[in-house]
Amino acid sequence: MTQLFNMALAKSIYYSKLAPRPIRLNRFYSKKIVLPILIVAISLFSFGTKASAQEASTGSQHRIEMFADKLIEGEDYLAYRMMLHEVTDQNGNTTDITSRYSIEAIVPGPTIIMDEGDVADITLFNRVPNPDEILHQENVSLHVHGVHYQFHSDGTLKYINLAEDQGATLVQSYTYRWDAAPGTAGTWPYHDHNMNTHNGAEDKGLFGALIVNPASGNVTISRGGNSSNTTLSSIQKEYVLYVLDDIFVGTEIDSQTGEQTPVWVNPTLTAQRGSNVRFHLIALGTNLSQFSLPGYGWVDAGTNFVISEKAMGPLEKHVVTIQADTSSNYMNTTFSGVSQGMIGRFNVNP
Ligand SMILES: [Cu+2]
Repeated sequence: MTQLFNMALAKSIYYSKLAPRPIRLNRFYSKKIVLPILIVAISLFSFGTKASAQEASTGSQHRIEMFADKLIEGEDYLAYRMMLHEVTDQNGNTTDITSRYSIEAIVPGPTIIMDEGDVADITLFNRVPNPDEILHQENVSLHVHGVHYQFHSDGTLKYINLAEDQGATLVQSYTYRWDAAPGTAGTWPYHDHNMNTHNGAEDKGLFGALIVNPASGNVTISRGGNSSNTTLSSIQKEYVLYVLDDIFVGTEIDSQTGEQTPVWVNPTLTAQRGSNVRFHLIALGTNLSQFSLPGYGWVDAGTNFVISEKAMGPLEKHVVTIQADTSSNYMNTTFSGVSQGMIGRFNVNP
């Protein structure tokens, strides 16, 4: 009974803080999305590596608080919501960057951006209001790929790790430490691994992206099929696009201000002509996808090949940095991708 009261109180406080829900959320549902996932692959590919004993941090410390939340009351979809993000640099100066994020629970979840060498402590709160789940002490987590972490930050259930449930219940938060150690630069998925099943409720919307920028501060950019090096600071826009089986769902980030805008399903992306932009594609579905952006070529990461299409299997990722030149469409050109209408505008403004 006390738990019920606490939850009701927490819920009322929490909802009273919410701004009115924007209508564009409805677009997300109007397509009757099912977010299918390859559950086995999630487990097999969940390769967040173990941190070696204790690597000295050379970068900033991030303190993050996130909620796992219902996306809309009455709907059975879930999403992560950013509550707090503070960054403390090596000189001890702390900056609160929470205002860069949407105040809503969003899909994909907040994009967490770190530099190679940074460490993040992320506390997750379970705010999925469902009386049944109180009884079951339903557990929600953050499981990340690509960066280093100790055992306790795996974000899995005792069923999998044989030791403990590593997640937040309605009465207890859980804190994870992610170490963006040297060598972990890249774009990585994070997702729930504990809710409803031992593979988590990723299929309900609990997934997001982690971008670890290289310590060098440099990226390879493609322009007219030629590649060169440029600085990270020259990038104007980041587009995080999760590639599901029947939709793209994404976030647009203004790299200069850091502001993150949820743009939802098959969004129209915008850029200024001549500006540098970066696409972060993460495949989540069960199908093979073929990402295409007609009129553009780019260097396939890790090779010297210039490509104009990229095949992606479930949970593969692909990062494309280009100079925006002409408007185009991004799309999934597989047979099922085309038949599902997986296409969106890339508008380049003069
Ligand atoms: Cu995973």
